Amino acid sequence: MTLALELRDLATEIAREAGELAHRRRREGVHLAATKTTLADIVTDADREVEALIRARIAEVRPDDGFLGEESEADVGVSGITWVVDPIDGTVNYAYGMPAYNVSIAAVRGTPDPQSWEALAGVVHAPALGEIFTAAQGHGAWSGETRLAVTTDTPAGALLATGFGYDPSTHDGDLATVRRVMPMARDLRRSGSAALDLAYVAAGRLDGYYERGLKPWDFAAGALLVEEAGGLVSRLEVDSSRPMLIAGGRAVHARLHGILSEKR
Ligand code: LIP
Repeated sequence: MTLALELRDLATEIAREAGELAHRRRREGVHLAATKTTLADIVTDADREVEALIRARIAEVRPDDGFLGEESEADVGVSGITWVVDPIDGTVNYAYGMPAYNVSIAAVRGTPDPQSWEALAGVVHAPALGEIFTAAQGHGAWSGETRLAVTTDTPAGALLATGFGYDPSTHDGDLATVRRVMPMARDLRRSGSAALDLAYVAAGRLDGYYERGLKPWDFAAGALLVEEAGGLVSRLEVDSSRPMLIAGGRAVHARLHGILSEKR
């Protein structure tokens, strides 16, 4: 078995257990643990508990790997493999009781820098939706027995998704960007979860996705899903403080890239 498949299978097993924990804690009632960059940027007790479980399960099997998670200290590791983890992506959805949240786990070779890492495995598990999306480098992207494929034709315009950061001062600029992309769109969706949006691009449920200011753990797994489903993912540093992530099939990715890379 290749390393990518081995890492995918481990990530899948852990994501299932972690997703069930998140789902159980949600049913029991969610408690706000802290706010981070703004009042809207929250972390729940469950975020921290789920990340601790993921970290412990990985360490049991691969103690020399690195770890980069949203809710705990980074660990460099010595194996050359780093796990990039969002324990609950779609945190605000989770806190409000909406089902569009997921556990996102990726394994990358090299430093956990999106500009240079080599993604080997990725899993996005949405327990409240009963869905899990998996990918191993060179082995395609899957949802159960269904192989995922991005869309290739958008005669009525592209069904796009995007998101907005927690900092209200960025919202005007992001809404201006919506105005710039709408001429190529048939409609726009805003799920509140980057990982799920990327999984839906991989599954052909969205034609494209873009968002500024995502953290590596928001997209590490979902980006591999899109690439293994035949799509393209790129990260524009037009504004280095809030890089722009773009994902889609070849034609949609090219049109989004052309629009979003224009200096404004
Ligand atoms: C979220 C992303 C979402 C973005 C939110 C936030 P979190 O991640 O999945 O796409 O719009 O601002 O970054 O905080 O739920 O892990």
